[in-house]
Amino acid sequence: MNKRYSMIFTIAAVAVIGATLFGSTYTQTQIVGQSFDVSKIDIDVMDQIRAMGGLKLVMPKAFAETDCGALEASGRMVHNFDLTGESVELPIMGGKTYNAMTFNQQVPGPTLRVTQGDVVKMTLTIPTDEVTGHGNDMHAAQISAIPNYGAVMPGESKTFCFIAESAGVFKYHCSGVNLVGMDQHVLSGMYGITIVDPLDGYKKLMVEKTAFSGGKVVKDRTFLSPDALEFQLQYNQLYLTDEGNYDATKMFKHANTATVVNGFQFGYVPNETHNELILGDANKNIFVAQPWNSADLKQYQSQLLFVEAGQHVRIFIENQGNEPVFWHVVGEIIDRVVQGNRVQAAATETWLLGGSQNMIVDMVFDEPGVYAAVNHDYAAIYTGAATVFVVGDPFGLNAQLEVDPPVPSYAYLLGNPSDAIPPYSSQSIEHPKVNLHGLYTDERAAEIAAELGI
Ligand SMILES: [Cu+2]
Repeated sequence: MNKRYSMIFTIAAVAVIGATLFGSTYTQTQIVGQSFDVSKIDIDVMDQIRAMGGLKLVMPKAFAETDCGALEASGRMVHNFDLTGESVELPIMGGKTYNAMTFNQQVPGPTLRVTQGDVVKMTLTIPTDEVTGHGNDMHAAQISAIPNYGAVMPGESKTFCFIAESAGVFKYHCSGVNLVGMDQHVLSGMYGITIVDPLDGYKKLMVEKTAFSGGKVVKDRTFLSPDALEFQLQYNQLYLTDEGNYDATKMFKHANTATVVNGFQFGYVPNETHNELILGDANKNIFVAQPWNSADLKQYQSQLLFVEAGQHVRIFIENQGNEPVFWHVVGEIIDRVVQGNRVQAAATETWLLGGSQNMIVDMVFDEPGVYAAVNHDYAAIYTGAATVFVVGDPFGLNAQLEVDPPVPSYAYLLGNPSDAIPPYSSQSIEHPKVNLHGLYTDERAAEIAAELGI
């Protein structure tokens, strides 16, 4: 690239980035003119842009279907996905609160579940009394960021539509006010996932063991139905001042103050009821960190994840944060890792997710017992990324509580937490019982309890 062209490229790039960052606008013709009419280009172009009052983007008519008309009339299944951007106070470990930013007063935001090829009609509304504008960048979409992910200001509402073409897990997140403050908004809670189920469904799970047969060790393969007991786990960090405000200095240094799973540090560990059942004493903790111990904490009381031994478990995992996730289960091997409906790994001990990366984990817990899913970064484990699965009846509660007939997991007795359960598909095994649990405001908790009938 010669010097002159390289300068033109740089100017165009700066102009586009500037327009995106500062919410100004640019016209298609102006950009075309700058790029191709070399004789008219000079380095005063930024001054000209300033004199025009910014750059204005005029979307070509070819992209008009993102305004929903054509897609809604296409005959495809249409899913309305309505989000509200709201700043609220939410609890953090240690009995304190922080200034959270949310979609629908919950962290993470609601999970959207669709089938590959369906249309999503996303509407973001910002209440008039909200302190700032917000936007929504949906990674399941393949549409122009401008204008779709642009700012929606207080008192405004914006809708865009797209076809969920690719199967898998995809984050969505606030895009700030045209990218300004995006880091603060996402790291304060404005994120969630879309699950796009494959058009032809999930596949059977093959698990390979060995058997001793005819005097020798042989392979013993089991194929499990694609129907699975499902969970969702979203990893992120909090960067906070002592007063519970977002601290950008800590973010730039990657010095997080907390590691959160579905918004909580240690949100899925034992609570006082489990202490009582297992040790006979509510005040004797059975886990090293039980920050959400008491029933008085309502929707914030920690819960455990209960599954059956030998059951097909499918976990939708997204790294929403700023740090890598080395996803590992203490005591188990991940039977299968799927990304974008393609198998990436089988029988692997740990799988790495970079920022804004996802996977679907299929696994079978072989033996009754206690297993911790961790981010195998020691800093993350000790600041909150330890999630406890209890498999089968390792504590003999069936006998102790005289459960008749005996149940294959404590999910039947104690339930699983609502925020760890994605919406069901036709290949979901229904959780036997669901408890209200989540980083929800009281208002949102009441709505979710009503929806779930709990
Ligand atoms: Cu926002």
